Amino acid sequence: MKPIQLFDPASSTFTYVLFDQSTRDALIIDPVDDQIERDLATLREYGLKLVWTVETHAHADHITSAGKLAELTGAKTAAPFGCGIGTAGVQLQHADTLSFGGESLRALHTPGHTAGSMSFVWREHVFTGDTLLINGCGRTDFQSGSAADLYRSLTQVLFALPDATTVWPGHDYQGRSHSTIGQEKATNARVAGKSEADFVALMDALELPKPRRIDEAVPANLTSGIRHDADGALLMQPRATQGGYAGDVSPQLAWQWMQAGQAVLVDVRTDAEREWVGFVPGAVPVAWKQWPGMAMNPQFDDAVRQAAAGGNKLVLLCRSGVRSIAAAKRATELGLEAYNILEGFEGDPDAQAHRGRRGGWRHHGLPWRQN
Ligand SMILES: N[C@@H](CCC(=O)N[C@@H](CS)C(=O)NCC(=O)O)C(=O)O
Ligand SMILES: [Fe+2]
Repeated sequence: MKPIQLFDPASSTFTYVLFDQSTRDALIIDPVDDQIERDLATLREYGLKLVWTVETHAHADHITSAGKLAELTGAKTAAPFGCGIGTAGVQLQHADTLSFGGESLRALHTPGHTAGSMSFVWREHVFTGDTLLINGCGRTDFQSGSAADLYRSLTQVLFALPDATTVWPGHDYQGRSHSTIGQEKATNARVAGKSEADFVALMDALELPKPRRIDEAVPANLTSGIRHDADGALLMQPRATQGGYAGDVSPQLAWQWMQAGQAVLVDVRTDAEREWVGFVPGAVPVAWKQWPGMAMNPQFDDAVRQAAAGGNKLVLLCRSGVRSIAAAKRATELGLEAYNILEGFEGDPDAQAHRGRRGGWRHHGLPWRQN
C-alpha cells in the first residue's frame, strides 16, 4: 500500500495522505495552506475521513493548513513535542504512535534540521520531512538546527531502518518523488561514507540564502497556521510594563524570536535548578546571583556581545517569572533591550488556579531538555 503524494510547486513541498483501506480513516502529513482546496478535494475523491493532521516540524518556507483542516474536518492536530507548536492537540514524543482505522504511524525524533524535527514510519514507508531529502538533507542553519544532531539522526535513526524502506521526503527541488533507505545510505552526496566531522564541515559551508517566507511562516506555524487563538494578543505581542525594562513576553513569543534569530535567551536560574528541572536548548546560563557583578562575567559578556552584534533583544527566563523581571531591569540599565518571559520555566501556580492550567515554558509544549 502506498501513500498519496501531493506537491506544492511554490514551496516544492510534499504533502502525504495515508489511509485505512477499509475504514477510510485518513492522516495527512505536512499540509500546505495554499493547497487546502486540493487536499479537501483529494479526501472527497477517495471517500476519506481525516482523523489526524501531522507536522514533521515548524516549517520555515510555507504555512501549514493543519489548524484550518482541523476546523473544517474535525481532525485532531499532532506535532513534535520539541517544535513549540503549542496549538497542536497532541505533542508527539519519540516512539509515540497515532492510529487511523487499523493503521498506525510511529514517530521518530530526528533532530538536526530543527531541534524538534521528527520522521514518521508507516508500514514499509518513512516520511522524513526535511531530515533526509533525496540525495540531500535539510539545512541546519536556523531554528536550533544542528549538523551534528542531523548526522546522528541520519546515520543512527533513519539508516537503521530496513534498506527496502521507501523514503518520502518533505521537499524535492529537482522533480524526484521518492527513494529508499538503501539507496540513500549508499549514495546520498551529503552523508554517504562521510564522518561526522566531514558532514558538519560540509553543512557549515553551505551558506544558503534564507527561505523567502521564514519571517512570516515560522510564527504562523507555531499556531498551526491560525493566528487567532484565546491567548492571541499575549502570545504574539510583547506586553508593555510600568517601566524599568522593555516588556513582558509569552514563552511562545520568546521562542519565536529565538527561532528567527532576533533574541538571545538568558536563563537566570541556578545550575542546580536547571540540572534538576530542565533547560532550554540554546539558552545562555547566567545565574541571578552573578548579576550584581555581571558586567565582569565572561558568560554574560558573550551573551551581551551576541545580542549587541546582531541588534538582538534579550529574553530572560527564571523559574516562575520573578527573578527574570529583576534581571530584565538590570540588563536595561546596562543598555540592552530586555524582556521578561511571563511565568518562567515552570509556570506560576497562581496562574494555574486562575486559568485551570499551569503556564510556563514547559507547559506550552516548547522545547526543553533534561541534562
Ligand atoms: N528557496 C527556498 C528555500 C528552501 C530551503 O531553504 N529549504 C529548506 C527546507 S525548509 C532546506 O533545508 N533546504 C535544503 C537545501 O536546499 O539543500 C525558499 O525561499 O523557500
Ligand atoms: Fe523545513
